[in-house]
Amino acid sequence: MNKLLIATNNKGKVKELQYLLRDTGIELVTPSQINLELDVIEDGKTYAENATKKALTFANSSGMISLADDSGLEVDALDGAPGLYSARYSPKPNATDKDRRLYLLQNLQDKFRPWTARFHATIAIAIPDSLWSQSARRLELQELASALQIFEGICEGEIIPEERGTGGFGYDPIFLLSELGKTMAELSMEEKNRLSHRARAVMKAKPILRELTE
Ligand code: ITT
Repeated sequence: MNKLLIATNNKGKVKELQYLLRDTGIELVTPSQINLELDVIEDGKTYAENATKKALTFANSSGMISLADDSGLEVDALDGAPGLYSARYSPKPNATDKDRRLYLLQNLQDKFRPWTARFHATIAIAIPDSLWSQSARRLELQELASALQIFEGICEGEIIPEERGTGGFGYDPIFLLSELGKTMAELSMEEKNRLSHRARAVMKAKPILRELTE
């Protein structure tokens, strides 16, 4: 059985992906468990390009099948910003999640509410070159690799001007799920992982992940 490397340096994502994949029976490995420190330059023009680059870099550095997530928050009043640049959205060097939330709210100050928005997650799965050379699995893997390995998930909501809740990470405290009347940060791990963008993308990826790792 092959292991699966969770190809991200974001601790919040690691926790969620571990939770989302806990029922697959796949042995999950984190970069810190194998002392793998990689800083992939995210210069793609789409989430899919960035997710693919991260998954391939981690896969070939570790020799393990790897799952990467590229995600972002798209705010309509800001023409879809911060989007692809969500992790870097602040004029401050070494900005924190809190700095990015404040910067977003600052940019929304003069815009009419509701500030409708959505989280977007793209999952990519990559097979390391070294696995291709194991002839016993080559044909099987080739077949799977030609299948779609990019999975998308979206979660709709609205940005609110004050922070609420302490769960999750990133923009969660200012992202309101309108029907629930709760921010993402007010949800339990179980609740967030039932309806988040990441949960939706991972759900679609599970069948191929099971085949790849069996
Ligand atoms: P990796 O590239 O190592 O996975 P990253 O944090 O740089 O980590 P991204 O480039 O995909 O990841 O940036 C996505 C950013 O979007 C992330 O840093 C958060 O600010 C935000 N984000 C994504 N998913 C989120 C979620 O579920 N809740 C809150 N914010 C989220």
